[in-house]
Amino acid sequence: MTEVTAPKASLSGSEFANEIRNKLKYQQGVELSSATPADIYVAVAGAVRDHLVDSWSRTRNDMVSGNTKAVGYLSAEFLIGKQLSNALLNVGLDEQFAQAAKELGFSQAEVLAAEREPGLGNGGLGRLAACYVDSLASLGVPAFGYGIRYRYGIFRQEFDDAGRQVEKPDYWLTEEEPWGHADYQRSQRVSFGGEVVENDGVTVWKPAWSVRAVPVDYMVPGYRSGRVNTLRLWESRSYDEFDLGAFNRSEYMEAVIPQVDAENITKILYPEDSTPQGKRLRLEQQYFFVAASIHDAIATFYPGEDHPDLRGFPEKICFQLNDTHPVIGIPELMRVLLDEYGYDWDTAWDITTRTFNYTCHTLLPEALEVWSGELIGELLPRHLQIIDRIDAQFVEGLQAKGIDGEQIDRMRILTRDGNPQVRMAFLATVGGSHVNGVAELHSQLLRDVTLKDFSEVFPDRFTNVTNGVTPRRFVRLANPRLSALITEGLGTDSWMADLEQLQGLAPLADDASFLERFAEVKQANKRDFADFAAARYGFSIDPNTMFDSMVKRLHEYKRQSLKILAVIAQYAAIKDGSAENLLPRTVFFGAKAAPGYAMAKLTIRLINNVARVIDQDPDVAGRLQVRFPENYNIELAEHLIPATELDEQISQAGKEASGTGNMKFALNGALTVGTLDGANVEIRERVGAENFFLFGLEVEDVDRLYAGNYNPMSYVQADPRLKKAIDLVANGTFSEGDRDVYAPLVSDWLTKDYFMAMADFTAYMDIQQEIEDTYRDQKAWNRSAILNVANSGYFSSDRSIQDYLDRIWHTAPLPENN
Ligand code: 26V
Repeated sequence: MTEVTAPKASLSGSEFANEIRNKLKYQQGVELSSATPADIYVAVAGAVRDHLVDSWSRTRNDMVSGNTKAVGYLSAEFLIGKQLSNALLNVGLDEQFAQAAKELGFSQAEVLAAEREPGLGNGGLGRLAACYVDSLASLGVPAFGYGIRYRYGIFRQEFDDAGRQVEKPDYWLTEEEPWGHADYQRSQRVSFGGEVVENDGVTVWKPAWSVRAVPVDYMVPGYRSGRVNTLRLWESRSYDEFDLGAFNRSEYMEAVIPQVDAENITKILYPEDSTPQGKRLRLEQQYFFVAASIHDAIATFYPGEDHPDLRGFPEKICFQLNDTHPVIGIPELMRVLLDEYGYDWDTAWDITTRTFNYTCHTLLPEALEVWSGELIGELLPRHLQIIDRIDAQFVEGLQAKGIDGEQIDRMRILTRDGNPQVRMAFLATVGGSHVNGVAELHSQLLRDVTLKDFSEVFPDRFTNVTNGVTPRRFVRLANPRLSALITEGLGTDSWMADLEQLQGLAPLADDASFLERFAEVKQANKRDFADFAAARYGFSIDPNTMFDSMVKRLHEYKRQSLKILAVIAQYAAIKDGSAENLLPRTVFFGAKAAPGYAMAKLTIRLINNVARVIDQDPDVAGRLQVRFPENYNIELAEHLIPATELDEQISQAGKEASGTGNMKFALNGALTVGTLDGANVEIRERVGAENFFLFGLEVEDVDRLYAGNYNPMSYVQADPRLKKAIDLVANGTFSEGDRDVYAPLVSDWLTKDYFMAMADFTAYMDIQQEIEDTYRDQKAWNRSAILNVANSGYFSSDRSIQDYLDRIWHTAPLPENN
């Protein structure tokens, strides 16, 4: 990492306050005496931007004129979270802001609270993209994040009186949004539909309609690196002026239809994050942002050149495909090279395969995107032709290698039956240089199961890059108390740019006074969270109970139902007097369900009603509470994670690709209770088995049970605690006597239970005993927690990015002074 220099560190708090006053007056026309916190927020954002602009231009100039290959991170989602506090920290103005706010008569908290969180992602995949652009800038690597500026992000979740999820639109642009800058001069045309014609042996795509892609740029400041990259999010606009003819005939609605259609492309983020629906609009979104980005990269790296020589393109920039969503970029780059620049097929293919790499983020086969050939043919007829040829050439190659016909059929990119399908993960594997999974276990399963045929034929193409998280946002900003303690313990704050330094804390795990300080930090964070949750949700929370959190999207494979059944079992034990010694706990859930995912939504309803019933029952007072704050998002994560003591990572082994929440919790001193899944495996290896609560089936056990007619009923009958818990759900205890409400859940548990929550229940209950015993010895618990912090430095996204740089992108930071 480059030397830590805080630009303009010489600026005083009062000088910064003056800059804010100037913004307020000259940009916004607001007088300080009547300014609201939101006015101040906009002014501060403007002032911070001014401090970033020079580094931003310098980074862009160095990128374009130097010889360092850039990275284009193509992602349909960037879940960036609020920007202000991160920008202040990274540019080195956080202390000046503290003083300036005071001088202007505002609290820092109220100014920061005025920012709306952009929800431009679903969950882990989108947040990972945001951590990666942060690390790229912090390492000083020239990079673009390329994505979509959705007008509506992920829905805002509310709960109704029955405890059901209600989705409300997230119109995040109702207030001034001071970060995004629309750069109309860098717009691109993106076309769709029409037909392909041959003109004198030249293939010409005659599209039927086009839209204008306008880039909205967000600065991505590196942490004290003096570098600022660009997150370029595209917005769709119409080219069509009003159809005046129609307008004159008073057919106003018809006149605006083309505009409305064009602008619909980037109107909304799809809230599904598992089963792709094959929807036309979604394909339009994907092609829209990828086509605009590819043209943008060419325009950026060959400025002013009419017909540049693109054979060197892969040395200018490489594109990372964040899951299959941007994979249509592979045929698009081929089309550009063939049709717009006139290269022959082999040259174009060579350039393309050297430009792209692909990251897979799932293992569930149903989550791999497949587009119908018919739809691609309608929307992108030229691309379908190109895909067809890629497939044909690929099959020829396989035949030449002597691969048998059956395996070739399994591997086809474009299936050849009556209803042809394009398999995007296969296209990505064939059209790029590397394929990586996101944790060791996941990458192994990709090779052995999901993409087995491909890894046999192209073993060198497959690799692993374990995910990471940015320590700036998720430790320094989210947990200032722990950060101060770490800095004190290590005698330096340079750990924020070199997280492996946390290892220096390991000896302090046996230092009585450090242990005590650590305990105080956690306790203060718990109190803070209780206050925050009281103010925001009206919750009463006892900060002297153990804080036990399970926060992530709601999915059956993640097994929130295992957790809630265990809670119900403990509730039942309290009621029947068999839980004398139960440790007082507050169990937190945070989870959004895809709007069309009925089982997930029913699980949300159950959790809310278990929380209600327990709250109303005086027998359990002070011993067990469930709290389910609505609308889990980055902000809530930043509050809850530092206060959590026990983190639940209990997915069925082999289903969670990595997880990144697990890393954030470990870095904030929570212990994990988890299965051997995703990055849990690596966390446990690093923090030590004795500091991790492992339970449950492993991948091989799961496979064996699938092979042998898995019968959940046998587990239910074998553990009376489980039987009792399910009975309580079935008999209406959590639905005011109505036995029908949860019938689909109960029936699934008893007859299907695809993710084997029943088989893992007993082990999960047993490990609770161990957890409670350890927790009662607070010294032992805190010692383990400190060792989790000390040994989790590996999970910095800086390390992940360094790994991509060394082994996949083959590029490096910009030289310091050019
Ligand atoms: C899939 C789809 C399908 C089509 C509709 C829109 C949409 C949006 C997102 C997704 C991606 C689902 C995959 C995903 O989010 N995977 C998560 O990636 C994390 C980062 O690598 C990883 O930590 C989680 O374990 C993994 O579930």
